[in-house]
Amino acid sequence: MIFNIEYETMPREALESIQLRRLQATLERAYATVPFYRERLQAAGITPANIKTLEDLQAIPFTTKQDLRDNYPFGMFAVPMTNVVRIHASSGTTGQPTVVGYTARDIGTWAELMARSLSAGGATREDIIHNAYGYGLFTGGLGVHYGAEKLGASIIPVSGGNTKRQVIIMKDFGPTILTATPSYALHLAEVAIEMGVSFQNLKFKYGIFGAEPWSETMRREIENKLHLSAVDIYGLSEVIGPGVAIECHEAKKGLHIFEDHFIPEIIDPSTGKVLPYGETGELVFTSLTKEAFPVIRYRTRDISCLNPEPCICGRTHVRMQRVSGRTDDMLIIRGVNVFPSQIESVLMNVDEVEPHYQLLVDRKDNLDILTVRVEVGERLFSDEVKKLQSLEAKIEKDIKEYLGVSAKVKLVEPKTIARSEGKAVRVIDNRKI
Ligand code: DLL
Repeated sequence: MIFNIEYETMPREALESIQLRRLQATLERAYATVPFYRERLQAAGITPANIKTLEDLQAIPFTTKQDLRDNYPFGMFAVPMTNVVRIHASSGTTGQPTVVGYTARDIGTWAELMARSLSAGGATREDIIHNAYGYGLFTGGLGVHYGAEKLGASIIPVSGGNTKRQVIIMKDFGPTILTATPSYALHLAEVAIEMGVSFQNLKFKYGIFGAEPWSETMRREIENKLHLSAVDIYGLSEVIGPGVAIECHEAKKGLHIFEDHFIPEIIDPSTGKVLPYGETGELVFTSLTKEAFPVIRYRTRDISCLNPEPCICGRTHVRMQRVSGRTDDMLIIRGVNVFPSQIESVLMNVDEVEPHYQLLVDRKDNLDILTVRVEVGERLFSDEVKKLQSLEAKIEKDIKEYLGVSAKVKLVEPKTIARSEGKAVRVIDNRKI
C-alpha cells in the first residue's frame, strides 16, 4: 500500500518544483538562523537568493560530521530551544556524539515518513508491529514507534534486549511485522530455536531491517530462518532518523528516497564532484522540510548509487542501491580496499557457515593481517578437524579470488562471537595508525 499516493507517485516535474521551493525556504531559514551556514555561504560568496535552480545547489559547500561536532551540542539548531520538543543523538564509535533536535512539526514529518516506510515494507493498520529497535537516544525505536501509530498499526514497543522475553511476546501476541537490525533479527531467531519456538509457527509476514549494512545473501538467510519477507530501511540521525529511504516489498530492488523531503546526491568522495545517476559514490543529503535541524549537503560517508528508473510499485521517487559500505569503514589491507560487506557476501555463499562473523585486523612486522572469524554449526564443529581445516582453506581461497586479499579464516564454535542488541560490531582494527 502507498501511504501518501499524491506525494509518493508525483510526476518528476511537479516533484522538482516542490523541491526547489522547499530548498529555497530551507536555505533562507538556515542562513538567517544558523551562524555556521551563514558563514559557510558567505565564504563561498553565495546568498540564498542566488539559488534559482536545483542545479545551483551544487555551488553550496558540503557539511560534514566534523562540522556538527564543532557545533556540539546545539550549535546547528535553527530554532530556539523552546521550540525543540525532542533531542536524539547518535553515539558514534569515535569522537563526540552527534546531537539532533526536532520541533513538533518535525516529529510530525518524521511520523509521516515512517508511516510511508512501514507501508512500503508491507505494513497496514491491521498489523501488529514487534519493534525491537532500541528506544532511547538512538532514533530507531521511537522513529518506528511514531510511524506505526500514524499508520494506525498496533505497536509493541519492546526495544532491544531481553531476548527470551521477546520470543515469548512474539509467541503470545502474534506480531505480524518485525522491525530490528538485521543482526538482532538473526539473534532473535537463534534464541527462539533454543527455546523450542519455530518461526514457522509465528505470524510474521514482513520484516523491516536496517541501521547497519547487510547483504543480499544475508537477506536470503533472514527470510529463510524467520519465514518472512525482508526489506531494507535506511536513515541517519542527522538527516531525520530511519525513514529517509525504504525498499518497497513489491520490488525489493533499491530503496525509494522520499524526495519531497530530501534531495540526494552522489559525489566522488575524494574530489567532491557530483556523479551522474548509476555511478557509485558517497551519498549526500539536503533536508527540505526540517525546522530544528536542517542539513545542507550533508556528507553521509555511506556508499551507494541512484537509480531513477520507474518502479513496479508505482512510486516515482528515485531509488538508492543498498548501502555497500562507508567511506570510513573501508579497510585497506596491504593496499587493497576491502569492505566488510564484501567479505560478508563471500561468507554467506558458503552453506556451512552461520551469519555471525567478525573481522580482526592486526599489523605484524609492518604487514597487515586480516583474520575472519566466522561461526559454523554445532555438528560441523564436532566433526573431525580435517573437515574444518579444508573448509577454512576453501573460504580463504574464495576471499582471495573475490577480493584479491589474503585473509586467515578461523571457524569458531556456535555463540563464540558476541551478539549485539543493536548494530553489530563487525570489525576490530588493532592497527595503530
Ligand atoms: O541507524 C537510523 C536507522 C534506524 C535506520 C533504524 C534504519 C533503521 P544512526 O544511528 O545515525 O541512524 O546511523 C546512521 O547507519 O549513516 C549508515 O552508515 C548506517 N545505516 C543505516 N541504515 C542502513 C542500512 C540510524 N539500511 C548510519 N544499510 C548510516 C546500511 C545503514 N547502513
